[in-house]
Amino acid sequence: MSQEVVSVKTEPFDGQKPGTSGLRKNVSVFQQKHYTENFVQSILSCIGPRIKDCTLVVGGDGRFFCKPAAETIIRMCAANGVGKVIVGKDAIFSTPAISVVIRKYNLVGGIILTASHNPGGPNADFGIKFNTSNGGPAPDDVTNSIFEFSKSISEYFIVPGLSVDISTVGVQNFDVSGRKFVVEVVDPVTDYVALMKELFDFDALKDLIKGNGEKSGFKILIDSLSGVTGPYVQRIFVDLLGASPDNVRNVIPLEDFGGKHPDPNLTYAADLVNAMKEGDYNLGAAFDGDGDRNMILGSKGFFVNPSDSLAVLADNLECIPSYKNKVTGYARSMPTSAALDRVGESRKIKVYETPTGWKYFGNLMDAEKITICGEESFGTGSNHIREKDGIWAVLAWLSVVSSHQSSLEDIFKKHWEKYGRNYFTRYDYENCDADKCRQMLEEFESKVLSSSFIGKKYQSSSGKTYVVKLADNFNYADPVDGSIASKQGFRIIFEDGSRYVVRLSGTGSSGATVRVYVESYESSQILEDPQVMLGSLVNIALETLRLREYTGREEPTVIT
Ligand code: G16
Repeated sequence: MSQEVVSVKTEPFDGQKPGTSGLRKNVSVFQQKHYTENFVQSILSCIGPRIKDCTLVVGGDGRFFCKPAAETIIRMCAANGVGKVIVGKDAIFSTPAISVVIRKYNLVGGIILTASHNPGGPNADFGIKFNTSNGGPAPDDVTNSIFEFSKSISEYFIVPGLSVDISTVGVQNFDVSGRKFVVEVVDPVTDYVALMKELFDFDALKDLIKGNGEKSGFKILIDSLSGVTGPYVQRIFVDLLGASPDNVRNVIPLEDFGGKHPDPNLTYAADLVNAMKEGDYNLGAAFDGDGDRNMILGSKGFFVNPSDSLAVLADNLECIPSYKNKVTGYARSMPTSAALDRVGESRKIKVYETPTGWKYFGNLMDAEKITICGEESFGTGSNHIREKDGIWAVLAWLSVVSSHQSSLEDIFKKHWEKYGRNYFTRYDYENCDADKCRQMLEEFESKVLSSSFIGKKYQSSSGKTYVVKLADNFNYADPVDGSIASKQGFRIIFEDGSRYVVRLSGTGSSGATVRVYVESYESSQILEDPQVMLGSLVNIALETLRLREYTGREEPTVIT
């Protein structure tokens, strides 16, 4: 029976501007009549003529509202001329796996249903993100057009009667106004696992984990935080690499992530941190809701700072057979510490510095300028896809460990001995009053961007003097297409290379989140707690910002 396309009259909603990575709002916002449909129509319309008979992939991190949103998107794809939608069973797909599928099958793009590390559930957050044909998050020009479209939308198209079953793997054929429309429900894990098997030596990793002859196994503890990575972790680490089912936790995706933040950091993944401290595990890892972020821990909870993780992986890429002799360049986001730069300098490999947001790595990877990249926000990845990839990071770390046959802590000590150490910390002040934060940054801007600020001296409690060398609001010119991203965060850089960076997060769903990133470099091996090393600089940053006065917060919500 042929299904009819219906045009539904609508009016624009304010604020459908995608942030750092898609549109993220409270579920109740997306549940408003026409709200989700408006945004989806804006995405589909911005695909332009290529939409006709194209294939798109749809899926998300399993949070509340993913299933109804996926069904709506399928009905709207059918009405907008899409030929086929590939959808994960039960609308499940990790963000990295969507990127794999787009690239493997040369798709026009994909729609990802996630609010990433933000909490889920009926009273928490939801999100929709569009990825383009390279498999990566839509760049600024695309998200700007989506936003512009959303501001003047007057109708959207849907096939309301299309009854699709996303709970069973298989192909469903439909006739939409005499045109063929196909929905293929797939196992979301298969293509991703196939790519990981191409990239990594699974036999070597299995030997490492299971132990070999006299060597005892390398004990891992993986926590999916009830996010989307559960089925991937189960297949890769338990079924294929032989880890015990006891070594993986929270591997069933839950719509509300068990009521917790699916955010792999020291605060929200505290259960993993404590288990690592108490147990005899060699490596711990956690991922965020949609599986693109990772946190890595060594024995007894040794914390691997994401900036350091990137630097050490970059320095050891030859431990992964598929990357040997194939490294073209490195990249890091601006707030990420300069530990990677030291590796690049020593290996004579160019390091690109981009604004916060994985989308800025896409052009560099497409132009084969970089092989590995990462961010301080627990994102690590390579040119195998165009998203950061949590499970990839763990497999990469296991490959490094397997090749060095030493603990993570020892690998880091050797790295710092050779390169010195970039101490780094990030303070997050979540959900602050947005107007107050704007005022704070206006005052800060007029203070630090005035010429008299250069040369200003600060005294640390230990007697060290910091002299301001440069202060700016970071601008980026994409070396591939020349596009400009301006005002990407204030950088205050001191004469000894120490610095702090201040910006507002682009991923929160309410209020404003202030991020303060602080870094200093020590050339000799000092194994001090970063909080002790950076305490004075943190205070200098907070006092210059007048953060406590403006936000009323004495303490940050999260310290990394
Ligand atoms: C997203 C982006 C990342 C960015 C992070 C934090 O990650 O993909 O590139 O570093 O947000 O952004 P912000 O500091 O603006 O909150 P995810 O994992 O949330 O998609």
